[in-house]
Amino acid sequence: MLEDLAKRHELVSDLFKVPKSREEWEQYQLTEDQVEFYHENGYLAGIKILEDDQIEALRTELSLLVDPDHPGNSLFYEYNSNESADPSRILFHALGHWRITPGFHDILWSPAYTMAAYQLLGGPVRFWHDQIFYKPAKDGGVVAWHQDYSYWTRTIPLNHLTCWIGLDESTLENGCVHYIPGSHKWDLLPITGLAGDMDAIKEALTKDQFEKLLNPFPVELEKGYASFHHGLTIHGSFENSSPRPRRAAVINAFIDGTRSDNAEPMLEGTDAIPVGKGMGGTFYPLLKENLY
Ligand SMILES: O=C(O)CCC(=O)C(=O)O
Repeated sequence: MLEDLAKRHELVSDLFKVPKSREEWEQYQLTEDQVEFYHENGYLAGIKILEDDQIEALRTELSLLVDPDHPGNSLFYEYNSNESADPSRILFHALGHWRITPGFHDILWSPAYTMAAYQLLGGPVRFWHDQIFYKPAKDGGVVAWHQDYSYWTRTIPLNHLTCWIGLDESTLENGCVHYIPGSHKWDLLPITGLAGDMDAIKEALTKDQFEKLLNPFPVELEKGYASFHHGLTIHGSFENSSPRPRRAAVINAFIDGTRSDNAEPMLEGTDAIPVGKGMGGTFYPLLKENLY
């Protein structure tokens, strides 16, 4: 078995560099307008995270990780590959790859990500978990409308942030993420499923909310660029009807001080965090403690 990179809370490769001075950090800093836009709308799009060589390295790692016989396979928290059974589902959705390959480990400390995350959360950034959403070419799978926090209520209170980073350009044709602007101000909605019926959430919405669902904002991005969203922002994505894959690396985080509300291990194969205790330890590293 491979080394579990979760034990390493620092860079393990040369792919990224952590700035050493305030000046070096400042190049990544969001403007006040961007932070305000996020708080108003529940998302912020168009933040560059990756250079081309970093994208190539991550694509190569991903091409190895999708092999069910990859030697690091037992370290995934979740691994949903669906080569045959149900063509309406996304082919590959996994959690935990930061434990397995150096690039997906080190991307958590990429300065453009940690700086933006610090500003949008309003304080120190603690890692929750990662995700890969890989839609193969001509894949019929959708990611149905949902709020991320509906899956995360075992961690409290809510101050959670998702960063979606494209390893390919994302377009309307290949199933880019769509947001419902302002939906982060709605109540927490029940889980209505991620696969299959795009509109399953409809049953939980008021008439007014449903009308807003009919006018989503599509986030089209160049490869290497990211969008950020709040834990309550409703989002989803349609099928990839293009002849190319649409691959994305997602980082989920919360503000430091977020506590466990669940006595069981939060993710498969991890240590339990007692109820009331701050999230931390091997699986939940602090990614950025101070602004500079
Ligand atoms: O990549 C997608 O299509 C869905 C992403 C998503 O649901 C998320 O980042 O929370």
